[in-house]
Amino acid sequence: MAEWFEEILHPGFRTKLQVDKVLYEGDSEHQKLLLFENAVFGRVLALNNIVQTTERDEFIYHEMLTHVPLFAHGAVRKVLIIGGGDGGMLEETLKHRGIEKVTMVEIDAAVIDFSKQHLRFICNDAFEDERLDLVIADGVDYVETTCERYDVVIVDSTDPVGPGEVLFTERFYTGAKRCLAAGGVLVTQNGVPFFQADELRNTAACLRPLFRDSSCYLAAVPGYTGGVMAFGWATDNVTLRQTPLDRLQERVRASGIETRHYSAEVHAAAFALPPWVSALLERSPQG
Ligand code: AG3
Repeated sequence: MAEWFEEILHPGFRTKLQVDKVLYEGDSEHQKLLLFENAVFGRVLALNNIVQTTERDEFIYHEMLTHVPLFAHGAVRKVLIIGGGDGGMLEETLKHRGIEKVTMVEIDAAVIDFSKQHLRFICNDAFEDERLDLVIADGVDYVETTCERYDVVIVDSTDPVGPGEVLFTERFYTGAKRCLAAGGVLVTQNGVPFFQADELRNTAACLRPLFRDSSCYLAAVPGYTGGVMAFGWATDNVTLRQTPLDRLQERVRASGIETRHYSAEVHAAAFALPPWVSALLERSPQG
């Protein structure tokens, strides 16, 4: 009898993936870790029974949450990654030649050890890079206390249940803004708005008063069931979101970075929002 993994994340809806082989199962101090093999997605990482990343589609998520802010900015030297323990975001970030330092703040040390051992297909040698400053800490505490300032802050969180919940609060976003250098940009993992409309609505309502420009951009990541995923975007540099296509093309070409999903054209198109998504970003009648 085939064994199935069941993700219960959205009310009234469940996703099932066939488990061809369990590669790892265990509990860290913060969460339950599961790595299994599936015919469609390859190796699948689940935390607390929610799919976090998969071998076959991780490039879409990691490329879009890294290269969009970095190529839009154009002169990034320092990046802060909150979460991202699998190292996928770190690996993509380090591909940019101008990067001098990447601070990664992950709450769960066990996830980092696990990634180095089992997720090399995602992180490669990123954890050994000398530009990495790895901090095992609570992301909220870090953004409120660090003296460092970053050109880009990437929030690669879990969903707002369990350890990731605090990363969707006004308090955290205020801290994240505090550690941005002038003209810096904050991007966030914001769930699939078809199922998680309130998550995007809440983030948008928090970001709007804090930044001169806030919005979101979209990409479909098959492992995160439910259509397009939204990535939050916030910066005081109001021109960044409209970085002209020819400038993006030139930056991508000059970087020599090879991508499978990201391109300058995909970047520009990702900010085109269907009206039902734009509506979630707008001020609610209550304010
Ligand atoms: N970040 C988790 C995204 C979870 C989305 N889940 C969902 N809404 N189906 C993953 C970490 C990858 N580096």
